Parts: sequence; C-alpha cells; structure tokens
Amino acid sequence: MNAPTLRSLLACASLLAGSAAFAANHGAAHSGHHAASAAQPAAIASTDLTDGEVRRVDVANKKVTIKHAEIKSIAMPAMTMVFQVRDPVMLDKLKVGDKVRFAVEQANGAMVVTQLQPAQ
Ligand SMILES: [Cu+2]
Repeated sequence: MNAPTLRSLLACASLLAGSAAFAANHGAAHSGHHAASAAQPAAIASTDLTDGEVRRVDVANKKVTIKHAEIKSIAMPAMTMVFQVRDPVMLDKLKVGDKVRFAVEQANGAMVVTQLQPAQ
C-alpha cells in the first residue's frame, strides 16, 4: 500500500539528483582548469564519447556540424557531418573550432547528439 508512494519519492529523488549533477557539471565547465577530472559526474563514461571538432553551430535548427573521429557505437567512420542535438542548450557555449567530446544516438533515422562537452 505504501509502495506507490515510495516509488514516487524515489523517482522524485532521482530527478533531483540528476538536476544536481547537471548543475555541478555546468559549474565545472565555467571554473576552467581548476576542475579536476575526478570531479566529473560518474554518469559520463568517457569510453562512450567520440572526439570531434566543431565546424558549424546552427542554434535555430538545433544542429551542429562536427568533424568527428570514428564512432564505434554506431559503426561510423571518421567524417564531417551534421548532427541534431537533443537540447539546444548544448550549443550555448559552442564555437567553430572548439574541440569537443560527444555521444550520439540514432533516433527516428537521425543522428542526435545526447552529450557534448569540451575536450580536456
Ligand atoms: Cu559521421
């Protein structure tokens, strides 16, 4: 009888934890070189990230062109191509020429960037 309530509380707690992790990550990005890599949230598995260099940022259309290394998770060789981004906030601080590390998923036939962070 208490189970649904407990589940709701747990779901709420994990949402809060997710927001906190995002806030911490966002803050780290602004604090520059003092942020040790150990402070990165564990949710970002570096093995899932692909190296790339930004070629074009299209905030209005939520797209970014990246010259990327091989993406093993989707069996894609190195190339320059356009990706959609899941959240346009990801493009806020992005500039042409930025070195990035990113994760991509295939969704509805499109390549969608799900994570994007500055390369260390
Ligand atoms: Cu590609």
